[in-house]
Amino acid sequence: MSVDQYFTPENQSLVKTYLTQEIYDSLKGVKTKDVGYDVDIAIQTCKDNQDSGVGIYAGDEDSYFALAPIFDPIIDAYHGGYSKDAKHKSDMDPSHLKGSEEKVDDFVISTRIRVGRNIRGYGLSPGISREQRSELEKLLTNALTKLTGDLSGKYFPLLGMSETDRIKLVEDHFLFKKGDRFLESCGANRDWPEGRGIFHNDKKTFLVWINEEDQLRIISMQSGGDFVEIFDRLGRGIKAIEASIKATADKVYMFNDHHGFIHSCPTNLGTGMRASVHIKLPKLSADKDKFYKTCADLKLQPRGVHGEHSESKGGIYDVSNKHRIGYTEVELVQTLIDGVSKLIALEKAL
Ligand code: ADP
Ligand code: DAR
Ligand code: MG
Repeated sequence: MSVDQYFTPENQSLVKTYLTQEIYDSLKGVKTKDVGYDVDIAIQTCKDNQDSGVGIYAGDEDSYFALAPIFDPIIDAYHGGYSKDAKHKSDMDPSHLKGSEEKVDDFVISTRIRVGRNIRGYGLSPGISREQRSELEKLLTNALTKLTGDLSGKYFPLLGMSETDRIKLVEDHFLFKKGDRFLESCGANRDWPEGRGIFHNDKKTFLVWINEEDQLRIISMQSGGDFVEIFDRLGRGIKAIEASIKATADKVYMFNDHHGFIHSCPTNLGTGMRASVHIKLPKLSADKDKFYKTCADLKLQPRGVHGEHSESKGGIYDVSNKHRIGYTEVELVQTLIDGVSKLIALEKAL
């Protein structure tokens, strides 16, 4: 079968760029050992969405090994260079962060730093079974009940949540929406909303998404631009959840020293960390193409105010680090801090 048949001439995804006929043929008949995933299932999202930027998801931890011939070049290209023998590195020490050279509070409305995590022994969102997803929801929510101090909170399953409550949480940027068409195609939305929900503390500054695009999204967020406080809370939360999952269920995060923390999308491998600000840049963003180019030069990615594939509002953008692997968590947050400082200086100069 010719691989070219799957892509239109307008398709500019990394899958189209790197899935040569030779690689496609070499993967014929290859099934992953956890959920029996294969290359055709992995790129279904790209076949259905010719405007994909990446175009592939993993169904389980083994996907990154069994389907390495297509995942490796995509990981290298997306993260700005990450060779097959590169090793993941980590630094979650908030004291290593240097502050912004510009005063951020006049421009930064809010800051959010998140990581994804998945539990070894379960499929990733595209490949997980209905039974596994429900079992995981019970396991994770039990572990979350053990959190203490400013990390303690309550779990709210989507199943049974009132539409009023759900819409308010989404509009206030705390809760996820149902997966987009890219996630629909890869199977991440199956049985929605069963097994999905949100855990958060009273102040909604520490939140955990269960079974969205990844099994866990661990989030620290608040108004303003106190990067150190937000980063510190996130680090404590990641550690506390890991310890509780180990103690209550004897489970660990999916991790290896090359891919770092395993995620369903290769764009989230390594740290899984996206540090973002909602920032007001009405003058700088007036020329959208120039603004996007400026962000790209700063290794930043602009998004709309309601997340991926959403629109900006009144010159407010969600700006975050693009890369997730090949850098430590401190380096990625520092990239955002330094980039925000530069964007503010450019906005003030107009
Ligand atoms: P992720 O990379 O975490 O999946 P998405 O773009 O899918 O990000 O959606 C993240 C959600 O978090 C959206 O509802 C978005 O509005 C919200 N969000 C992201 N960054 C911020 C921020 N700095 N302040 C407030 N809300 C944010
Ligand atoms: N939209 C898909 C995935 C890009 C990264 N975003 C994620 N993982 N939410 C694409 O291929 O463009
Ligand atoms: Mg998302």
